[in-house]
Amino acid sequence: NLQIEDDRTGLSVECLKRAFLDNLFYVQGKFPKIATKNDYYMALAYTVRDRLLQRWINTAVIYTDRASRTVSYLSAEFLMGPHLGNNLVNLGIYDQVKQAVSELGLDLEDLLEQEEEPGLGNGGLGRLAACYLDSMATLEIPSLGYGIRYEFGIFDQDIRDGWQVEITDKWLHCGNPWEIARPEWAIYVRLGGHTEAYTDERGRYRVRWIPFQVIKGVPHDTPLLGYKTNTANTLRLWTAEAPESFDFAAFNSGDYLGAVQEKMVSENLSKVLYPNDDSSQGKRLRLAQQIFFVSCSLQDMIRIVFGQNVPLEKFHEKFVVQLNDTHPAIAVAELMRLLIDEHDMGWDQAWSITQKSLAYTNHTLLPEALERWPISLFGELLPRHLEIIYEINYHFLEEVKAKFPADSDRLRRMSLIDESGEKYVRMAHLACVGSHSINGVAALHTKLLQQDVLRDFYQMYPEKFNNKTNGVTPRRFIVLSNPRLTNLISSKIGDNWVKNLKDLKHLEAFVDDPEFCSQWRSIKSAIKQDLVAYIQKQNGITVNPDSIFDIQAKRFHEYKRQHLNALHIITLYNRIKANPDIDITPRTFIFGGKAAPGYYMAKLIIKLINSIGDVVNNDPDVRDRLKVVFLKNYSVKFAQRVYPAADLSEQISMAGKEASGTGNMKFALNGALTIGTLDGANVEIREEVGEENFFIFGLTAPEVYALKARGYRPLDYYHSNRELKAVIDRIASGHFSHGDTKLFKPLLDSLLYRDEYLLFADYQAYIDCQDYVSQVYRDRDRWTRMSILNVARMGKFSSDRSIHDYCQDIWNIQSVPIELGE
Ligand code: 26V
Repeated sequence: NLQIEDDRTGLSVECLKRAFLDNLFYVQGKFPKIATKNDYYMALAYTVRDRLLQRWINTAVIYTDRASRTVSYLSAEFLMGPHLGNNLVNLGIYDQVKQAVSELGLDLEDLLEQEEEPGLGNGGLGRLAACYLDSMATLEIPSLGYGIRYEFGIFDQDIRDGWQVEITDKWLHCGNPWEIARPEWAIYVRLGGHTEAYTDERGRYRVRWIPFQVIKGVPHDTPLLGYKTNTANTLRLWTAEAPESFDFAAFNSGDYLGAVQEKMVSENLSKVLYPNDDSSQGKRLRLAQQIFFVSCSLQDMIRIVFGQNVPLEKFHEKFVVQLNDTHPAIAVAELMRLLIDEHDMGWDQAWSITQKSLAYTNHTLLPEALERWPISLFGELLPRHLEIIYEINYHFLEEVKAKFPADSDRLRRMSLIDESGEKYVRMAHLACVGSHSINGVAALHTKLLQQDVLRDFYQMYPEKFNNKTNGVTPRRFIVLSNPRLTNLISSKIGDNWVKNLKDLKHLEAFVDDPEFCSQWRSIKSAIKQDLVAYIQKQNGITVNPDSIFDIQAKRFHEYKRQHLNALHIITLYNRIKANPDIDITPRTFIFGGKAAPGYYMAKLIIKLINSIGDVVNNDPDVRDRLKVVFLKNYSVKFAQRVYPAADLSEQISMAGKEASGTGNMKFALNGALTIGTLDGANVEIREEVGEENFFIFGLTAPEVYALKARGYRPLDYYHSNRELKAVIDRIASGHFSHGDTKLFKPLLDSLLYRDEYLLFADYQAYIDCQDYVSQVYRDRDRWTRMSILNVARMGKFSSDRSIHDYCQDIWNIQSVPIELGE
């Protein structure tokens, strides 16, 4: 019996082939003889997008008809990674498509490589947002991700003479097949100017805001399909444009260039992602970006509320708005402004709706990363919001006085305005006061927020605080990135674990099966071989595939202590130089990560690592026992290649500084063992996998505080530890810098005289632990067993679990399954 499949929806190999050639012809305007790789990639992307659209539209129709309660995830960053492969996995058509393109003489892996990833984030915070969108779609939770469509995402990193060089990321230069622009749903945002008070027709006090500038926000929508569901949610990113009518005056007076200039100023707003992850340095454009995407998003939600005939008084029943750090915290004042000034609501009702709608996630314990805006800058750009914040502050401080009478120091500490010197708006305080929920991202982090960073707020509103330990999506970070391990696992326990990661525990039954262990080991080995080939090609370095692949991949930051890792490398190097025949377990040290362009010390650490590599990799005494590799331009695409190849995952931040970490989870999920401090989610990973399967070292967070309180003296460690002194002296001698003794002096001085992140205090514990790692690695059966148990016990760290907990404890939201009707 004959079956006809639709060219836009059919999933058979035959149909996919036909649709692919059709798109090549009708969308790309090419035929095979003259098509480039990019043409083929685009044709395939459109073929896959066609198959998403049916699900996307169905989802939208059902959400609209039922006016479903919806999560609105506000984030300045979404680090989505390449879409094509992920959509193939989630549609369940990876193998069919691979076959279809191969029958046309093409290689799927090759086409996947073509995709420029949207790098619209710095690191953990942006990637977490992306994992959460994947899990919300998979769990069939109605949700919208709202953010900025930066024209330039995180910079591309090149390494020249060992130094990081930044290159602009032109991710849109070949077009973006995954998005659909919706100019008909544009929204206008005001900036600058002044306010005027007036009395309305009912005799009420009102405020009018006369802006200096108006910006138009155009939404660009990307469908996000859940894993083997029909739910396709939306990522809605805003681009800034000049409103059409805005330059008329200038145009009519003949000032054409002036009019064009206005347009360029407006478009600047969504031009570039700020590449810092530690401080906002009071940049006007950054604050403008924040109000821009927050205002567009809130106005969009209000339009949706009206469109579904929900009264505005029930805004908080239709939407719950999660603030990803303080970058969107201006939402507190903006929602108040929209409800009061634009929609005539009274203060108390508006405040109740605002608090019930908003929830705040904190992502950092670094004091310098807590956002504050100088009052002068803030009032100039957002005069009305500043008035509203003063009023919120007035009511809030009255509340504090009532709860803690005669405690003026507490009022000063908690105020939304920092008045200790130049005045600032404290965005974390605004977020805490305006939200009904405040959460940290790992148990230890939440505890430290309560005891330290947000202590006063915890005492004021203990019921608002809760923990939501981070998670990662197993779809991208094992099914897509590690098909070999995925297949082995599924051959033993079926494939339910992809949606129920706790099911991985069934692997424990096979840990004594020699056949299974040997398969496990040969898969790791094959993946390492692939990385060896990549390193040979990229870096021209020949790596020993039997060595320990010891990997640290994350943003460069002093608190993350990549330089502690470097001290270990030099320690081993010194041992070899002192005794060239010493028996050392061979290691390959692999680094990946970017430094903020203005963060001098982080860039110097990158230079140090590359300089050590130049010496160690070429010293004949070392032979093939040690290699140091810096893989440039670390990204999501690249991360997917690196995690599966790791034997050892470096998670060595100073305890009390890493809020959670998520790379730690991705490595362990791919069978790497972790060497780490008791920081962030490491604590919980160790708890889950068992202490005997985790390499722990170093000071705990309380020990760090105690040591600092006693008075920490790094020089004492330098003078009393022979190996440590030799390492520092080796760097100082110019051994890694062609005799230049000045190059690394700023780094060495900072360690010897300050050592804010306690590298010297943790040095010996780290070296001892690494020696133990080397010893364990020699017992290959034991290592394999530990690796299997790590994977088997990672179930907790699925982002599905995190999202489930957000739904239960914060969002009060249920799933809405989507049937694929006509
Ligand atoms: C901070 C700032 C500060 C102002 C200037 C612009 C900017 C841009 C990004 C950030 C983000 C820093 C916070 C962050 O990425 N935190 C990381 O969040 C991860 C997800 O929760 C967590 O796993 C990491 O431990 C934490 O460092």
